[in-house]
Amino acid sequence: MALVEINFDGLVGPSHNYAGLSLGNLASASHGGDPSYPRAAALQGLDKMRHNLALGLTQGFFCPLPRPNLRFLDALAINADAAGAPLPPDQARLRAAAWSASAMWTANAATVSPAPDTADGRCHLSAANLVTMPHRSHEWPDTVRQLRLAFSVTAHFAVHDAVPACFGDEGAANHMRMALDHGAPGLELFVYGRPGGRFPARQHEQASRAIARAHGLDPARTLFIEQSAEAIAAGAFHNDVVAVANERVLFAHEQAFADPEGTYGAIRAALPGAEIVVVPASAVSLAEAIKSYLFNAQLLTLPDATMALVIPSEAWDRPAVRSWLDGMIAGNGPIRHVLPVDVRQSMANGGGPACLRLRVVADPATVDPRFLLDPARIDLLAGVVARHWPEQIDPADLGSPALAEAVIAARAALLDAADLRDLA
Ligand code: SUG
Repeated sequence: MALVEINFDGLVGPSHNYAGLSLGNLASASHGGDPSYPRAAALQGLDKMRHNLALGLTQGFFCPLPRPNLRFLDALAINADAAGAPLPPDQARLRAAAWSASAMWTANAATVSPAPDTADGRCHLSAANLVTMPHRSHEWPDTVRQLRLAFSVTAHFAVHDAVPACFGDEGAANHMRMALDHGAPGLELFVYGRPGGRFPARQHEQASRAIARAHGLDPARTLFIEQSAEAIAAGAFHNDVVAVANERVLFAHEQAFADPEGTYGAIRAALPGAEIVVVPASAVSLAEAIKSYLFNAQLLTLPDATMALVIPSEAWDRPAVRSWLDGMIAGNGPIRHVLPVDVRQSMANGGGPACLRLRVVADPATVDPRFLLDPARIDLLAGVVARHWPEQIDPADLGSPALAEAVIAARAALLDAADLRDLA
């Protein structure tokens, strides 16, 4: 079978909560302390998966990671037995970190280089170390375990551990791939930030370069691009908040890159046929782009070869964005459809449709089928969520032994139902 793009969405975990843990992520900061609705959040995510499946696309999923992460609490000498007791604020924050369901944003799980791009003709995946944010820094050992299960056939896949923690890496959120079609050799674009601004630059250039070497990429088809400092300062904590690419199309905000013209020129030189759709700040300001999450969209090639932009409904509801999108559709650019989806629970923590998925170009027959979805399997997962996911969590509940028990039991029920007990 030909290589296709498979979107692996993270199923929102049963401990989904708003603890305000991500400095530089404006949504996370502004919702910190709010009650969360894990069941609704996971069902919204499953509806998005169902929606994309109904478009005729190949859809997969990843399971939530074990939470609370007792290993992490133990390593920080925070007594998990006293988990329900009041803690000083710094320790309470670390306890919240151990409970975070942030692995739902699988765009940060790994960087993926499909087989046509790599020296050994295998699809390479490097787990992201996510070291900049304590609550995400402990994801990767469990992520790599799950990746090694889903992509276990070593004739087709190579799964790498995260790069050393001296260089922050946030995975596919700072990586884009362009190609004339998914199965053709691609141009891989690694976007990094320079530290020194008011918010952390989470992606280090050296992490990106190490991954490109590990994946055996051809330097002539690899670009390292600096993200604009003003985008990071405005709240674009990942490149995928201001840019998204699919096949020959790059859709980006005018202020996404430090050197926009140089970046576009380098892309056109390396990939003749590239089409670059730039949204000017005069139509959608950087602040509006970040607030609306217009660019945190899934740019997808549909079975009829047209392209669709799956955006968060928040973006559709904002007049400046709507009017720009209406103009784009009325013109004859490469993006022909705009499809809003409701992922509001994830959005309130800074995670739009693009954050919730990891793209892997591969032959689905080479992937462990337990990670692939059809409507019946989505219904199965939705049933488990409806029965076991907590309805509501207040940040003050984090640490409660009864909630811990419920969250652990919910994940165990999922692994049972999905026949994925290997991840227990
Ligand atoms: O890393 N939010 C995530 C959002 C990740 C979005 N992913 C992409 N852009 N690809 C983050 O900042 C919030 C957690 C909290 O505040 O409780 C959080 O981790």
